[in-house]
Amino acid sequence: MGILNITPDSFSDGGDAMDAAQAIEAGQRMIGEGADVLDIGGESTRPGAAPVSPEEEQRRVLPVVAALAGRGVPLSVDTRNAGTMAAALDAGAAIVNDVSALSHDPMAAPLVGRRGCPVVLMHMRGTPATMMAHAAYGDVAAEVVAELAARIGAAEAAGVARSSIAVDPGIGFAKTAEHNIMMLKRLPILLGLGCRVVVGASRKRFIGQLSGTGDAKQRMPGSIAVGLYALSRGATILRVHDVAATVQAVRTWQRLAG
Ligand code: HH2
Repeated sequence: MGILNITPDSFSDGGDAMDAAQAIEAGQRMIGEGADVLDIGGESTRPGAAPVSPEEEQRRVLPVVAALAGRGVPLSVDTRNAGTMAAALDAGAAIVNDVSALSHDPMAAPLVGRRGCPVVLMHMRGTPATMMAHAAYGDVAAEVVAELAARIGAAEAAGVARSSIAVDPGIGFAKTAEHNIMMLKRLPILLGLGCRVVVGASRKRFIGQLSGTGDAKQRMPGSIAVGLYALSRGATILRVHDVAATVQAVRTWQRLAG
């Protein structure tokens, strides 16, 4: 899953693809590099990020979704807002990716239930502005599983089929570096939820902390190391910035490990 952020303030690529034409070009490049899905977002969710209005989010995302729809890969829309989900699905997106696991907007779960589209439920506590104050766990992996199970239950109650749900442990969301490491080591317990597992570690701060790499754009090698580790622990979808390098690493690893 290639990341396409149309934001001025994303933590690692903010501003890189701000203009719709540049974003469309970047999306086409990722398709050529072997991305299986493009994840298009218009709101940064980095720690402490300010929220963006749904109108501004749609202004950023919709032209890019419309231009990249029908180019051979499904598009997901990375949003917490039901209005943006609906508009993006109408414009050609096929998947909803919600960092709040459909909890931010009360209209989101019924919308996804009605549309019958696949959805990624990511684990977080609080909001991007407050989440790091909630990074306290007795057993991070067990608590993440329990909280995701509750979100799966809420989605199912709104008409979403379990077979349409993927789960994501939310690397860096209400989690310290130690929590991220423990979560990845114990990733297999997520598989018991009966959903595909998505992992998004690309260029995140904990890779900088593990490797001593301050500049987020220099964290591709560490991101690939985490991605291959996550695949070995049961993940099947990696959300990444560096598509070509990740595809090469995954193809090579799959021949050896498969
Ligand atoms: N991480 C980010 C955003 N959306 N969605 C899923 N499913 N999993 C993730 O780990 C995830 C996500 C944050 O990363 P990024 O989009 O690169 O930055 P920003 O939120 O600053 O735009």
